[in-house]
Amino acid sequence: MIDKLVIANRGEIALRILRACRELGVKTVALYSKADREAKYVRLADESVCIGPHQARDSYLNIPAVISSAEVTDATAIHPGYGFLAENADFAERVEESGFIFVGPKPDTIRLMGDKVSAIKAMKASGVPCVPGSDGPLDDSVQRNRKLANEIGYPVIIKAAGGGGGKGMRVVHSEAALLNAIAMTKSEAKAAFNNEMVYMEKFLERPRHVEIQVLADEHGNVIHLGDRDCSMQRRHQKVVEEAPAPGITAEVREKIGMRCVNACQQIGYRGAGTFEFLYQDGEFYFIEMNTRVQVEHPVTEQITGVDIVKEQLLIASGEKLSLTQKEVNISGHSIECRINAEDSETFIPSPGKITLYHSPGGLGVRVDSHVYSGYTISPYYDSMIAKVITTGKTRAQAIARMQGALQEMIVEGVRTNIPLQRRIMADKSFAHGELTIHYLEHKLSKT
Ligand code: MV4
Repeated sequence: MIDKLVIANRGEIALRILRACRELGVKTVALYSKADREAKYVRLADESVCIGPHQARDSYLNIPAVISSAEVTDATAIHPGYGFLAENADFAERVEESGFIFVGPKPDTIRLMGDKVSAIKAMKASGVPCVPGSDGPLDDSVQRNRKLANEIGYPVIIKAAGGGGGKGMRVVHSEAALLNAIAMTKSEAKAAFNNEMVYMEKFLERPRHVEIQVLADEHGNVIHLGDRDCSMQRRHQKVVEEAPAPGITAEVREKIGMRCVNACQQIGYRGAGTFEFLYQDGEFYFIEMNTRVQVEHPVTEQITGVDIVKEQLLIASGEKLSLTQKEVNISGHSIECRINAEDSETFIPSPGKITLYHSPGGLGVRVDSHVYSGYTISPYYDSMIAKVITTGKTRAQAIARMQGALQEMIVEGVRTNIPLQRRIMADKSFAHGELTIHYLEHKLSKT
């Protein structure tokens, strides 16, 4: 097992990783910026290293500083969490070249998935269903691009190979708009990602966002932990996630899950990973793969009993997964509400001091959070301050428990989106489930 781990992140996920280490007897090194001196995870870690000023670029994104901190503390491994350096292939490579274990996939796998064109190509070749599309980058031939769009059928979407998570895409409704859309997406992609490669897909108009969690060790063992529905989003920021995805039968789950497992085996995947799909009219369409632990991993942990971060550490230590696919039992239902320090109506961030904090509790209630009464939320990082996760035998019970938890929760001193989350949990359509990625924005536009 890893002897000492550098946690190259902050906030709730730093605390989450620290807790897994404590259970496994792994020593911890917390990294922090000057803005995070007071953070709880810094005090709880065995050792801590200040890696720079408050700006992320000079601290949590500073590769030499992160690697030096592993050197000076004589650590064995580095866990990147999510965001920051988690999907930076060059970082993973430099971690390994410096003689440390990177808790994640091989650098080449991160690179493969970071380029959406190569990711889709690899998945398609491995039998994962993809969106009908260009099967590669678009070239400069006007004729070929027009023909391709006609074959796919309008509307189509032009996406940047270097994009993902909603950056660098354009929907095209007719041939008249096609060439300009390609040119615009290309020039934006060149400016934003220094990669002007773009590709074309059929635009799905009312999909859900359903993703599959996988775990793969270095001995060829791969399992899936079922699906999550993350359709409740605003401007590509997830607001509520749940597992399992409503309306997906056990048979369908098993079938798409095994496609993902087989793909992992074929590409030699290692670590925790998420296959992102659009789901529409009973069909799955792969769009992207995430090569990190995700914010919403707890809902999967709740319905499978599998500690995903602990499995990441076992895998990184060269050990086998602690369970086989047969031992994965999905039971009950779990929902996560992201609690952000932001105005519930304008979504404007609300940093500042939390003067009073009361965390909800009770059966089936889990709160992953790094904050406490007296904690000051920095304006320099994202505004998520807690994840409230409720679990029940049924979806209705998980919702009822979430309603209770959100009533109990008190955060004073800053504005939060708790009022919005209460509205969502009281929404009749949400209670029914199976909503598309457009539902929340449509609901918000009406009020
Ligand atoms: C799409 C799509 C419809 N059709 N691709 C947005 C983020 C990136 N991960 C992919 N995205 C989309 N790709 C096709 N062919 C609609 C979206 C999309 C979306 C996807 C998942 C979650 C939220 C979304 C919000 C708007 C658009």
